[in-house]
Amino acid sequence: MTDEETKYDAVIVGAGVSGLFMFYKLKNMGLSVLVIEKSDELGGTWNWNRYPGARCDIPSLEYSYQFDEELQQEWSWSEKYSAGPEILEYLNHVADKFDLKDYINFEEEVIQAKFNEDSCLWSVSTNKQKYVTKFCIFATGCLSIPNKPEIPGLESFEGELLHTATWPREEQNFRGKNVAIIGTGSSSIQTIPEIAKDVKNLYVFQRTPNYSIPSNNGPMDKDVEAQVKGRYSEFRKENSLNGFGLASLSDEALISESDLEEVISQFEENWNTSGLAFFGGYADIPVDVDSNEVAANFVRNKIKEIVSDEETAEKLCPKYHIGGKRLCVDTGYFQTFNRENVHLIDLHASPIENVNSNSIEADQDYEIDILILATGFDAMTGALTSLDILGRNEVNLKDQWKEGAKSYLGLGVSNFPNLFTITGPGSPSVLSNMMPSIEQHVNWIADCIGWMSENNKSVIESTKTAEDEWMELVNEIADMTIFTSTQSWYNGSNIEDKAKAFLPFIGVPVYTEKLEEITAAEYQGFIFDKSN
Ligand code: N01
Repeated sequence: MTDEETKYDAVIVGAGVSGLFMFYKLKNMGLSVLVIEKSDELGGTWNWNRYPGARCDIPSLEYSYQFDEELQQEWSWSEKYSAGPEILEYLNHVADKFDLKDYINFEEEVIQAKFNEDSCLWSVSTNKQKYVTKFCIFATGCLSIPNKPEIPGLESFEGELLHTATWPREEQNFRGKNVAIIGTGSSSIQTIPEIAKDVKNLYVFQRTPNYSIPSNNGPMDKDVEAQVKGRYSEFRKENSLNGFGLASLSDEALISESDLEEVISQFEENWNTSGLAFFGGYADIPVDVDSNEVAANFVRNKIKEIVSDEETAEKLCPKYHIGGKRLCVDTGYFQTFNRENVHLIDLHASPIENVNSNSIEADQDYEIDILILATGFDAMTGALTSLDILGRNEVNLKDQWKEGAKSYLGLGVSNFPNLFTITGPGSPSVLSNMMPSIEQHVNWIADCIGWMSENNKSVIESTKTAEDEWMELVNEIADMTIFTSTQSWYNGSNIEDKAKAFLPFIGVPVYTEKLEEITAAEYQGFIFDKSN
């Protein structure tokens, strides 16, 4: 077999939520499609992040596919917020139901994708072989490349070293062990209460505290489920009109125009019912710093009420605007710090001096058996810039994005013809319910490929002007909010040497409107069949 014998209409990289649905769509259009997946299992995020406590913080009645009515009706979630294993079970059910598994090349890793300007085809090289394809679709996720920061002495640690984003399949035994965890983002906040139950000591190394809202999780309320299932399409439609694409709280009321006592009483109710949607409790929390401070202060007071040790409570209180870093949702996180075996180490006061073979040196030497890195991801761009993706004139995507990622609609990049990204930079993605945002992009890509075929177009590419203007809009909108006020993975601040640029598009309905307008204008901002 020669290197380039296997030719496809489309190669999809990744078999997570987006790759699976993309494959389903293109397969049903009669295209020849290959899915390449690095792991030996499908599921993306839910396959890799198997740490104890991993759970979706969007209600599962919303964090689920809507493309097939029978699927929506037949599947029942056991809890309001599903745990990782149940979501994996669901994704496997989807793959089985629609006969997707047999067409996925598992345990194969894409290393390079290169556009050939003469043939207008992509060559995709993996660790196993090379494929040729017309369309190259990256379904590689927004949070898939783990951030492994330089920590002095880490390589000399002889105990067990784990990362929440590459958690082993085998159950880990924490009983009676001394465990350290570095990082206090969503992953850590979910896993700490679980791990704390078993360990001898849990040392939490915190650089920046996070705001977290109780999930108020519980068994699925069958009445709510029946009610949603009775009007699923309307329910989804309503959610798509919310700024973050979520149901429930999206109150138009403003804190700045409300009575403060009433606001606090409303917050009490939201705290006890809402989870992530707490942020939408008043419309001005994301945009008005004074109103934001009222919400932030409410959460700080809650932390102080819950955590009995005053000094620990103070260290757990974030000082930045609420929502500046991704809001967390927890099950008993702050309560965990009332356990005698859980210790908080503030890295601002006592930075890590060194990791030794069996200890971490900070304000004192902490002897440990297990070290967990909960240090997050190279978000939004990492999965693309960690590969060699070579477009026109062999320009490498990682070089083109050196000064900051630019994409048109989060779907296409200039110089990279016939390449699509699902929920790429410049789209609502991580600032929305990922499931419907993924479905929106997959549907758009499939429709676009169909339209190209009907209109005898072979090559699509976004223009640099469209891309520049789009990213200006992304930043213009972001600058009207508190999202740009804090160092976070939204703007690349968590990765050394990464260009600082705010990447998600804020506002699902505005994004949808623009996407529809552009599409109706025969894909304005894209060019077709450009001659070389
Ligand atoms: O990662 P993070 P995550 N020394 O980047 C710290 C999604 N998610 O995996 O803030 C010491 O939020 C870092 O400190 P700082 C969700 O969108 C969803 O927890 O940079 N500490 C921070 O505390 C989420 O936002 C679910 O100062 C270091 C932590 O590590 C996103 O994934 C569940 C450090 C990283 O927090 C990422 O969450 C879980 C260093 N050198 C996650 N480097 C759902 O429920 C970094 N840190 C769907």
